[in-house]
Amino acid sequence: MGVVEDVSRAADRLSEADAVSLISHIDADGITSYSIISQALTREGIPVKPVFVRQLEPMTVPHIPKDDSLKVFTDLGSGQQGLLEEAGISPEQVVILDHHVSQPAPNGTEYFEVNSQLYGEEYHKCSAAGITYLVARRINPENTDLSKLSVVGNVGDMMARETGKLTGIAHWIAEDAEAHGHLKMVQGLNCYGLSTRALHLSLSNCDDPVIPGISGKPAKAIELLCRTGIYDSPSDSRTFEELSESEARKLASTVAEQMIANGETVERLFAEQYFFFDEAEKTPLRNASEYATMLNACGRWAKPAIGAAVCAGDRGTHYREAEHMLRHHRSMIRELCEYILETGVDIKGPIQTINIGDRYPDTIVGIGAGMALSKLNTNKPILVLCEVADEPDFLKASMRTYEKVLRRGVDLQDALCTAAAEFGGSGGGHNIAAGAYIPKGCEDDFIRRVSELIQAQLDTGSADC
Ligand SMILES: [Mn+2]
Repeated sequence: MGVVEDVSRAADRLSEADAVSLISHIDADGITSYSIISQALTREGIPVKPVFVRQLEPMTVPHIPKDDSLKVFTDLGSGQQGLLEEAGISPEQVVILDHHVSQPAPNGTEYFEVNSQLYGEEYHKCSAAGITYLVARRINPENTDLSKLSVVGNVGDMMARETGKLTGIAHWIAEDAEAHGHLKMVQGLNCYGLSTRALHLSLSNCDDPVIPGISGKPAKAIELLCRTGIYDSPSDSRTFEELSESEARKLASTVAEQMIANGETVERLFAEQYFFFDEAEKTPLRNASEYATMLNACGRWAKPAIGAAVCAGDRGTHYREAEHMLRHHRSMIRELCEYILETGVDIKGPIQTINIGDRYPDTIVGIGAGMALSKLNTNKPILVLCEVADEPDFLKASMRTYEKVLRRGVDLQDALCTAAAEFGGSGGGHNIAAGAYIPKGCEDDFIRRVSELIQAQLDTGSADC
């Protein structure tokens, strides 16, 4: 079926339900997807029960309520249809709104899914928060205020990373949000913290792209900003958002010149940024990427409902708790990244790996891996192993890589799923970022196998050129 038919079928099934159990993932995309559907249904007078899971897997399946409610899966479900079948959940009770690789149930049970991977190129870079927004808008055209959350979810799932802006239907949603006065698109620097961090910190923390002479050197960033007159004094601490248009232009051209003078291209230096000027100044809610980090922090520290409360408009108690989670989250990730860099990784053929044991919670290991990779050899995907809280018999493997490595034929999701299945585990994710659970004891063989599979992908990839 086409996307229009699927979206309206989902909207009809949701609005006809007497009660909904909403099973969602705990990252920014999952929390915003939850919030979009939950708010749309609440407005229709339909009760919603939240069930947040960090992954849908055999140990979390029992969390799905065994009642008459319609089970709506957001940001997960497509890849776990076999588990739903095994648990005896009937297709009449299920609607899946997802963007992960779809895997049909082995015994042929057909679950209804709206999945952005099924509708062609325009939909490929659209996360679950995009799909859920289309459904919410179909339920009631007045739900356009939820577009803002959709942009947060898409940005949180890195849908804008490769091209420096959202594309296809995800960009249409951002335009929809702008047309209804919920956001403003600004061409800005491809840096983080544009609403909350002093400009010299945004610049010196930038690692994609690396700005020669500035990245990792806050004092040099201050010098540059003073020299161009953007900072009045070295103690200035204005944010990017506080610059006037002419100051922003001057900054852009100065940094671009610096890149070109060092033989770098400037294509990744700029990115479309999504600001929410209806939120309080100098808070992480002012732009999509900082908002997404706050939600990720809530989810990773087992408080997705706090993030959902913020999405639903809480700016009091829950918001303050979310701020606290964000600070904690940042310092733990920084520590984890330092731990990986100080301990060092093992090179295993085309990949690099480290086992961090139980030092850090498995929920932040993927993010820490990504951050550490930016300071390691970015041509080799990183695989980080860690223990899983409450699951003493399993290890979690998180892999991250860069777009340039994908272009050489690498697909982390494919390699991890294949290898994990061979050792009695399971994997999932995307080509650029993926994870797997494997039984303890097989980790050395597992790493060898992943390395082999990635090498085979590279061999095939180069043969295709
Ligand atoms: Mn997602």
